[in-house]
Amino acid sequence: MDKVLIANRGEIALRILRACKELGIKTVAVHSTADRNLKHVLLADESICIGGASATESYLNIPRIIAAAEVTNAIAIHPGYGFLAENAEFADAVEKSGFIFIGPKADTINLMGDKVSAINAMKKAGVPCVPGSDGPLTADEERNKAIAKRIGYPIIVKAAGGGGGRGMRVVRSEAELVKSIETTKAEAGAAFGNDVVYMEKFLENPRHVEIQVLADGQGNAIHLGERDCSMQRRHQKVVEEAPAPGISEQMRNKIGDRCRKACIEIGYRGAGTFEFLYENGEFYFIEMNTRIQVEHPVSEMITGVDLVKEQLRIAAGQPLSIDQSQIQIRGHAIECRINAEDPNNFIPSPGKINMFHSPGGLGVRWDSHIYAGYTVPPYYDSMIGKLITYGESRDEAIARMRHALDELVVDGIKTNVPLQQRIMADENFYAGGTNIHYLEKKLGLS
Ligand code: MV4
Repeated sequence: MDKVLIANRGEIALRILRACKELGIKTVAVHSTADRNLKHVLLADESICIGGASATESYLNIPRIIAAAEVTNAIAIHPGYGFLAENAEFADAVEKSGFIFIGPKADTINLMGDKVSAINAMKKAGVPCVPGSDGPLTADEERNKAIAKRIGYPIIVKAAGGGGGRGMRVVRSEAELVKSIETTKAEAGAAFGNDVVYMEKFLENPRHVEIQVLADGQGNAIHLGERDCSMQRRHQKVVEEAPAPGISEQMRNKIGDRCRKACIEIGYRGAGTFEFLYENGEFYFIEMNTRIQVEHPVSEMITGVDLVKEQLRIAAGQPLSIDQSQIQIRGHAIECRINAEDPNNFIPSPGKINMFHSPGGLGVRWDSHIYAGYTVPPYYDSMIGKLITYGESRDEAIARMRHALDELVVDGIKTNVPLQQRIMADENFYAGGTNIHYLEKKLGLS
């Protein structure tokens, strides 16, 4: 695999470029008219402008991306995260055009994109799921009431085509049930073109804990432990860490092994993440992500495995270079997402960065494409970098994060660094194990 086209932008495009350079793979950057000065565009072997600033004209433009791969003779396409990363039509178009899609098969993306089929597949493979309807709800009101009664209120109605917090509604009593199903169904049909809905027990105060996996599609799969991503606001993760506080090695091995075996059973290929809700010592599968994720660095730090390099090796047809016995969890890693936004009201703050100074030192990693003089465009996600610290203990990782945040200087635009400093000084964060509602409550938003 001698040339990879990077179908993304920002920090992840740079992360992929670095992995390619390390493996001696040539790189093609594709970019919008607003992204001519992105760091990875300037560092790539070849760069091609594929369209206008809006993502629909460029990073979501399938024919343009494939045309760019054709004219540059790329072998494979890495989708990164967001944009087309979990678009089965894109994966299919890439393969039908004779290129390698760096990710799972289009069929697997479809299987996981439909939350009902994803849950069925995982249940069959022995992954613990939330008690639920075990399939789509029908128009039979009495049947729906019986299902809810069996599960026990509160329940949550979710759209099969949703995910990531879109298309769901909590129902606390039978009186609201019929209406809530109807409304969720109508909203889902309009939003996703798929009005299938299903039901689950609503967990009131869970943590979001996810398992990282790698599989080669040749019968081998490994898990790389878990990440805790509970520190979030409006379904946007703010801080992630690995391992998750309070998860014993025995629990990790048990749930990790279920995920590993599920990967083998469904013929999974590439990097993937099993998302769980974790409450009262139990894991409940909710969704699977079929891409590399923003927070992948914390798993890299505690395992020493370069996940993006592994993605490239798997896509080249190589079997996994490591087996489960070679994976050791060591130390603790924390990631703070750094966004160009007002720390008080979360309004995006694009613009020119005047002065920039990156933090450093032992156990400090800065994954970012920004530089002094770079202008953050207003058209895309506001994340401008990820600050990751590692320590032998969680305390050491936190101490390093506190100082690294103090060292970081991004002048000219507003950033959420002050918010991250508040979180790193928070006594409940320090204690570990806060749930998915903690940050919004702390901020007085719920
Ligand atoms: C849930 C839940 C409680 N019970 N499912 C939101 C995002 C999507 N991935 C699933 N989500 C949830 N599903 C049951 N049965 C609570 C949430 C949820 C949530 C989950 C993970 C991270 C943040 C969240 C914020 C609000 C609600």
